[in-house]
Amino acid sequence: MKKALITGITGQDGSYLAEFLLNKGYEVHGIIRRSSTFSTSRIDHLYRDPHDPEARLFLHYGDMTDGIGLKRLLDKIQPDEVYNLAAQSHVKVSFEQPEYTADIVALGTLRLLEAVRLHMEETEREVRVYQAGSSEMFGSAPPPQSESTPFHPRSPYAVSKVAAYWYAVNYREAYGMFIANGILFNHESERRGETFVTRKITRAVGRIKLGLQRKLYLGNLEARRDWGYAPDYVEAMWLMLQQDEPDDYVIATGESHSVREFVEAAFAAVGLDWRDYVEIDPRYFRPAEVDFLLGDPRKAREKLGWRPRVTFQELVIRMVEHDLELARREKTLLDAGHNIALQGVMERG
Ligand code: NDP
Ligand code: GDR
Repeated sequence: MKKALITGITGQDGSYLAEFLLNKGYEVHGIIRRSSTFSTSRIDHLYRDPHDPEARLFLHYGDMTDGIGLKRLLDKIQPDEVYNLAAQSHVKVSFEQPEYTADIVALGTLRLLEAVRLHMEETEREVRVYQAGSSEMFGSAPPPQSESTPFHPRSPYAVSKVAAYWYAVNYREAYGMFIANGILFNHESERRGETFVTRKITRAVGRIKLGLQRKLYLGNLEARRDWGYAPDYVEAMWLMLQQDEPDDYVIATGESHSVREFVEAAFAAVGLDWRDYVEIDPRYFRPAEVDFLLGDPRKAREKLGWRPRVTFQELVIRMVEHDLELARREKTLLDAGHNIALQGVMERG
């Protein structure tokens, strides 16, 4: 049975990847951070008591700031594949916490690569590594962006991802390690964090439709993104590690839409006109913006045989339907007299 170790297993992608690898028959190990409240809601449905002989998902405390801890986990788990998904992944927050973001995203990747290198040297095992790169690395480079487009990052997050990308390339060239950089364009889902724009919009649409919220405050509506569906994208991560040679791949749909178009489609899906509800709040503008992302996924299609399955319209509908149902449950709780926080999360995104 193959073993995989996932950093960032509690995040959107980590949860889908864990599901995908369990379905492929893997034993899956994930690193979680200690926190005062549980952070495993996205993977709770996959978890079984470790005493259960059927259990194939195991969680370990760890942190990307703790290199020795990462090395200890590698020695204990002895994984065949490592997927490095852990990150402070919010672009706007990275302007507020640039040094912290660099510590997790850039240095954290270096710590992990070094831990894998030492583990391989000591045990003479092969460990393959997937590094979660981002279309944000292209920043202001004109579209369409492909593997050969020069990076021009526009945020502390993006600069840190560029550093992580080059650490990965350097470890591959210097030590002959099997490391693949995925350069993934935006991918969303029903499990997307609620402070990213798509989910912020679909959560608001559900609540507005049911009368739980009046307005939706957003920043720049003109930014264009190449939005795909997260479960499609985790398959590409796995495919990259099944190749004969390690390489870097753009994963995207090849279609770009503005935030305005997403808003329009999401409100239209429940029969509402977005112009009646959306207000612009400058606090959501970024000090430097990424205006136009459009990926060229031809290499992934030709070499990995990968293609996206879910279209932009389907993505919007799936997310809206899911969040309409969540809003129904919230309404039931409110009507029964429970005091639930509706607005707080919206102000953080
Ligand atoms: P999320 O923000 O949903 O998940 C991030 C994960 O990283 C969470 O599990 C989080 O744990 C964990 N994490 C954060 N800080 C640390 C730390 N110090 N030590 C250990 N774990 C930590 O991100 P996504 O799932 O959306 O993205 C996965 C990866 O792919 C990220 O690296 C992201 O930057 C990158 N990416 C994402 C894209 C997208 O469109 N979604 C596109 C391109 C790249 P906790 O739950 O405790 O916070
Ligand atoms: P992004 O995603 O920055 O592309 O990074 P996000 O959804 O945060 O922003 C997309 C675009 O929408 C604009 N926008 C707003 N964004 C947020 N969050 N909140 C708002 O109210 C709002 N109004 C307008 C933004 O300015 C931006 O142009 C995501 C993350 O998952 C990264 O980790 C990943 O690397 C990239 O996608 C690819």
